[in-house]
Amino acid sequence: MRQSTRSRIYCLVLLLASCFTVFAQAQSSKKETRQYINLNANWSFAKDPGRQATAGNWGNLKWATVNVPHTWNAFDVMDDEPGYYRGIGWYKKKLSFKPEWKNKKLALYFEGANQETAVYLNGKKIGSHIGGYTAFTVPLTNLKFNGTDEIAVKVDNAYNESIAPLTADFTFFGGLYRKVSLLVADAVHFQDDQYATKGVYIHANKVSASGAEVIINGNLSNATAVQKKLNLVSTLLDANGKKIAVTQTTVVANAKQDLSFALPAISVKNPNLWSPEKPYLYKAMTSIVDAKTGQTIDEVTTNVGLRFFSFDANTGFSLNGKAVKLIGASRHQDFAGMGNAVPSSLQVKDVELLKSMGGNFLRVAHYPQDQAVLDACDRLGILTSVEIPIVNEITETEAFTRNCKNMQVEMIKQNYNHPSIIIWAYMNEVLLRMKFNNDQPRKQQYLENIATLAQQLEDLTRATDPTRYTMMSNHGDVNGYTKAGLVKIPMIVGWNLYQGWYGGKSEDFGPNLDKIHQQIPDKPIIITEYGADVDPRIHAFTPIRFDKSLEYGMLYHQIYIGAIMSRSFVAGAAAWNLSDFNSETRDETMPHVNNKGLLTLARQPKNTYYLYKAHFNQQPFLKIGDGSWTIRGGVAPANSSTLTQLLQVISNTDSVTLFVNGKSLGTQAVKDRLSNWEVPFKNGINEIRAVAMYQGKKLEDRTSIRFVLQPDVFAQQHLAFKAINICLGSQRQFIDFQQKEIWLPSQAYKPGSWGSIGGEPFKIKNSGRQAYGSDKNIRGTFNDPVYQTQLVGLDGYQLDVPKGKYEVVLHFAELMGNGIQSVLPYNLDSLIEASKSANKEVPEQRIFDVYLNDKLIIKNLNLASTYGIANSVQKKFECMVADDKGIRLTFKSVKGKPVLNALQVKRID
Ligand code: GCB
Repeated sequence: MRQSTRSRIYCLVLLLASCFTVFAQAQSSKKETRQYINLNANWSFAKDPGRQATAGNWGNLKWATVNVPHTWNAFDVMDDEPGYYRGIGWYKKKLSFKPEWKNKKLALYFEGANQETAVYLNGKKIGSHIGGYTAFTVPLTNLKFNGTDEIAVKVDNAYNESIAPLTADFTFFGGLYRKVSLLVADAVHFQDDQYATKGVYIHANKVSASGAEVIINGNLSNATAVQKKLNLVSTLLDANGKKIAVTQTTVVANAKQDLSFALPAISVKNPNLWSPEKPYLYKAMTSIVDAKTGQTIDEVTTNVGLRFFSFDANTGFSLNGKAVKLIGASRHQDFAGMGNAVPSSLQVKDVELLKSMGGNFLRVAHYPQDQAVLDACDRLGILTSVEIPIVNEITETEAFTRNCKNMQVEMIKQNYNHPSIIIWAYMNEVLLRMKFNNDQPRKQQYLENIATLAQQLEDLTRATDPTRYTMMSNHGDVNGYTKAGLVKIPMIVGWNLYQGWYGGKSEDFGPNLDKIHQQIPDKPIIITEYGADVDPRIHAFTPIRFDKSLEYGMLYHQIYIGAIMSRSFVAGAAAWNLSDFNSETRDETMPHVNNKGLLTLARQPKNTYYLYKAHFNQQPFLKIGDGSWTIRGGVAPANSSTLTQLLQVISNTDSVTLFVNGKSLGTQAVKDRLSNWEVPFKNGINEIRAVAMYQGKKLEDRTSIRFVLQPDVFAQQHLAFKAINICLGSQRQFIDFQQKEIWLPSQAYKPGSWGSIGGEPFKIKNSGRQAYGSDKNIRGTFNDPVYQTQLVGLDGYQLDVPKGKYEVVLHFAELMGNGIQSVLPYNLDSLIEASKSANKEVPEQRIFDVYLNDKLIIKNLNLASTYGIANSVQKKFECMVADDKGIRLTFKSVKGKPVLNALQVKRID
């Protein structure tokens, strides 16, 4: 079931993706002088797992037709098999080059391919690129111009110790995953092929409220065989297209010469400053005009934003002379069902979602992203920091250093013109995967090598772009980074802090910030990460750390927001993450997904997103915080036909009035953007309506919540029992959105009612992280949380249901054991000994019988040997209850302790 449901979702997503591709193709560039011709459609693609093929010598590769953006890992990162294809993929395509282009500049422009690429023309290698997150250009010469020219692109995402990232908590999707186009330009043209830019670089200088300078420089190429006298002209237009100023210069370019140029600065009086509130964009049209003919032969259009900013260790960030707290999120680029091959329109939507949340800051993490993202930030007024993917660790080689430096310069040059960018960064938690822990001198050497690389990247960044700040993001080991000399290198230190998630209490976050500021008083600080996993299917009334509930996430973010906003030395903060993202190696409640997003992987807002919106978007806001909790359940108190449960309303108004099933529950003040309601839910659909006033305007929000009210005592007549889904050893509610069902936590049996007899909740041994349950990926199900908790050593389970016919489904998964399941059936005892000595988690040998109303229904169940570790197992039975003893499950040990993970009981007569 898991796989087929999954493929249905994927088909839908693919269909959506292909619509976007068609749309994208319709938009080819209109410019006469230079054209970018979209090459996204109809590539032949084949994986080359044997790494045998060469361009033209394909062997027996199996080809399929694909459009780019394309990744070969969209699906295999979500299956139950650990790992995903990391190897070579070939793309090939025949291109028709028009004969009239014979004297033009032609080049292929790749916006991104992960991570090593080689490009071939008619079987001959014509270019290559290292690094998965920056663009590259491959000039085309020696074409046949007869319709038979064939381009082949070899992309390889295998591990390479010379290329960052080496390891990280995200998936290294392989493929030609950003757009590809053909540049057709005049033989005399702007260019910086080495860095795959258009060759025109613009920045603002000496900006103030009363004036600014616009500085334009760049490179051009004269690929003709004659000397050319060229006028370089740039016209600055305001946002209405009105000409403000023109600057020009004349250059002489010899035959086959590349040269750099600088135009006289343009000065702008009383500029419209760019800011989050008013992201005012001027436009510069920079042209090459043939001095002899007066003809414009190339033109590049660039958005220009005029702003000035600074960071201060005590007062934080200031933009255009005004203190601004940077608030926002980090962003990964993948999307549900698509991997990293995401159409630009969806990427832009992410920035729009951030803006509408009230954010003014995007940490483009952990690597440079699609130009569409930065364009949207320029347009919407989102300040950004962009970084290269040095994550967790480095390789101490010249090749690694060289590749990192190249990436850094490519990143800066390719994104230089975006006014939204204020920070270049280059390392994330580089001391996380410490090497040589058992060899102190070697470890010291490693630390020194990291500091050397950091210093080189710092110097390179400052030299390449002195107009922005530099940053490095560290994990919470403040002393470690300080001792390693890494804190003093960048201009800003980013801290990734997770008090209340990976350890400690959320309340420790604020005091910890104070300590860091005291320890490093002269360094501006940004909180570059903080977050808590929220699996939108999980809810809890007594939320605890690592239960993955939405409710814990709300408490966590509320505390963090308070601490960030009350400290002026904190320049800004970026929640980790804007949306959930793929991290193939993660297990936990939603395997392969990091759930710290404020949005889901398909960009559905969680309540945490709305919490930010209520705090930071200035527009009137009111939202019933049902979040994903539109199916709820619970046990009715004796003789009651309702159950009272907490419902939050999220708002920036002063007070809220709530109506439940047409009846007012009164009006309540809003505190810290929340009002908490004890709502009496009845069985079935509950209509909820919230109303509030904001500056004389009425706001309203509605929702319907389906409530499954379970009788406390089955004999109560007013609530007929129909069906119940129970998770054992758990304290949370779980929603199965596919089946539209709610799973409730279990309870201890009491007469007349239902519950377990005996047993203890499963807990991972020696884990300070999770209070109950396992974090293993459970194979064969989407509903991992149903199987990740269990009662261990239970004697029985009883439901005192009335007479009738019932279906009973028992759900099991062996949670003990560590990766030795495949051999378990054959020689368990010796393996236990072996793993004991290797200090591994030892699977208890467990064999048990299960009886249903005294009848033996499962004999000698040995989950580990029959099904392996962490495999979901269902056993379905029917039973007639003809007396008043209800349903009685009895567990009898043959060896070890019996377990039960979950249980479903349904009346079927
Ligand atoms: C971090 C990392 C980030 C992870 C995040 C997490 O500190 O920088 O890449 O995804 O923590 O969720 O654990």
